[in-house]
Amino acid sequence: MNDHHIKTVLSESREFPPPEAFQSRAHIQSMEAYETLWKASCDDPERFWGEQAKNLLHWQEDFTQVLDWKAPYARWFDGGKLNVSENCLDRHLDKLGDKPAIIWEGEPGDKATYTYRELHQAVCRCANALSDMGIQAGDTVSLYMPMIPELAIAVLACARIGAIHSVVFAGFSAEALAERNRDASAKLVITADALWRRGNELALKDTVDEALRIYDKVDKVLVVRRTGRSINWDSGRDHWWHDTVEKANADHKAQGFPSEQALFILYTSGSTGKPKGILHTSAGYLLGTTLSSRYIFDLKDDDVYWCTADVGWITGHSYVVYGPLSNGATIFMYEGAPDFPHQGRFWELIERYKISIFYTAPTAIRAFMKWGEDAIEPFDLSSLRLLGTVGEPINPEAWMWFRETIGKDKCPIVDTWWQTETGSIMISPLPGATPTVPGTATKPFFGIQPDIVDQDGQSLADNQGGYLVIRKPWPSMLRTIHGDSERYEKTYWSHFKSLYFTGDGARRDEKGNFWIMGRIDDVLNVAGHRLSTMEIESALVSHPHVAEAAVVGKADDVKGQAIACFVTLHDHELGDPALNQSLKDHVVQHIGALARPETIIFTKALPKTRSGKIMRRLLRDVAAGEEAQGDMTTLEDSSILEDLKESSA
Ligand code: 6R9
Repeated sequence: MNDHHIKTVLSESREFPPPEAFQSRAHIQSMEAYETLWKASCDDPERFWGEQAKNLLHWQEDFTQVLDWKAPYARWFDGGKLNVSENCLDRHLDKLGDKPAIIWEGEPGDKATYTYRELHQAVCRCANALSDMGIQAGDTVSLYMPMIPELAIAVLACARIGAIHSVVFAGFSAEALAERNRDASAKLVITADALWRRGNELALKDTVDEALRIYDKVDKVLVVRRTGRSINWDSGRDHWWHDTVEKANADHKAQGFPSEQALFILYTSGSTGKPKGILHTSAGYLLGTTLSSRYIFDLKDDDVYWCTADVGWITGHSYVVYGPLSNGATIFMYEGAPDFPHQGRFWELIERYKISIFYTAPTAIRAFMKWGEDAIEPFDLSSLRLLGTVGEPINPEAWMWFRETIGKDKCPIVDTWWQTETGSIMISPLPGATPTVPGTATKPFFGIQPDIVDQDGQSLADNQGGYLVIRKPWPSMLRTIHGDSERYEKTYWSHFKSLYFTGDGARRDEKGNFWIMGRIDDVLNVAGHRLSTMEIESALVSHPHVAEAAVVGKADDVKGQAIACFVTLHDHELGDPALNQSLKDHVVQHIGALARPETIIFTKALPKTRSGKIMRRLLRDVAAGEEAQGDMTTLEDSSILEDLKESSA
């Protein structure tokens, strides 16, 4: 864990109570109300979750048992049946049929709006088309798509017919897509010809073609025409969205599926080995996202809510699609980059659509800060009433800037801590109740019991840094890692007996606020995206010239962490700038542009312990340009350190 971080956050004393104008309209208006509810929810979690499930969700058949917990395997709401898509659409039609569900703008400025009625029809058509293409409940459909309404439509259509979606972020490479298609046994891939990114077309269909050459057991490809570029066409395999989905019948009765019906697989990086297919199921996940959206974003009928995350990440699943739509909210969706065609693009969109809730990531906030206030000043941001962040610890400077410059000191900020695995937000302020302090995600959400423990699993006193765990199962928790229950047990449940291990370090202060210190394993957090050092190392080592590689994170002003690689070659003489560049491209080719290394340092050897383990802590110091610290007695060959310093100078 990082001592520097602990020291900086400890000195924070600014505290901001909820603004009165916000508080007086909020769902939860005081700490007393929060504490009473939280305590009740934790004293009898099954009663709490059972009541919430009945109040917030529409069931086709009632459940008979709230929780069946055979650690570490949970079943929630057994006996019950519901349809997730019906909960996000059909049940709103009577009252909200004409209310916008999705307001969308593409990067080139094209626009679309879907009311709840229109979205319902589009999802019904897509559901019928998927069934016509042979997709059945329990089959996996892989989605490799731009941020366009069709992505949300496809997600909800899969849910509607009980198919499992596996959304793969459109920045991943063909190999990464193929690996995920293989692991999930995907039957169908839904994609687009291309997407717009900073004025360029990113050729998605070409990448899908390549991915299907690597793993060819995908029967069909469904293609949305987005940019109109010409693409290769395999008439036995490829189908246009406009020829199939848009011509399909718009009547579709939503069948109820058992509570534990698999809803989606989403791949995320672990500290070792291949990406983990995190499996979420239907009713519990929907309950967690519905309840948290309602209280943490304080959703009201007239809100226009914008979560800037891509649906390729968990934040997009839970807080672009499922949570807000299940609450009948209006969501805004944007296809492009924040700095194209100008650095005020987001502020222009907030003004145009009168966005009232804006949920983004610290890395984006740091980029906005860098671009300066001239990009913001021309736009009217007075529609904003609530701000949120997610993805990594937010540094207090960025938090204060967000509050003052974007929120004009009148919007509460919810710093929300959670993970792909947790499905929904676990620790966060309630914006009408919780006093916020820059840098802390503050308090546990209803029904959630986090704790800080030492390596033996003992609870730690206030202000002691330790491991962040969650004590009791919760409805939106992951159920397993797809196809690898052993890894599920080992990763999350083996460190401490019957406690969920998050992989994060944290401390709790004397007021009960949780301060997250970041990952303690070999997972990097680059621009809010989890990447495993191990995956990047494997990509490097697959290059014919590379003998060994070690990858570490390096502090970066904007991205949080940047990727630094130490590489030994079969022939050290080859280590020139051209090879440096081609290794970077090689990593992009294997994993995707989000994993592009910032630095590659060629070295004659890597520092190892006598037992052969790479001493990453030394490499982290070297990458940071600092004198290597700490115990070096286990280092096998101390001259390596001198070499390293020279190579990286
Ligand atoms: C939702 C999401 C999860 C990891 C998590 C932690 C970091 C997320 C945070 C945060 C501090 C916050 N993280 N939110 N750290 N404060 N508000 O990001 O999921 O991609 O699975 O990443 O991100 O380290 O363990 P995921």
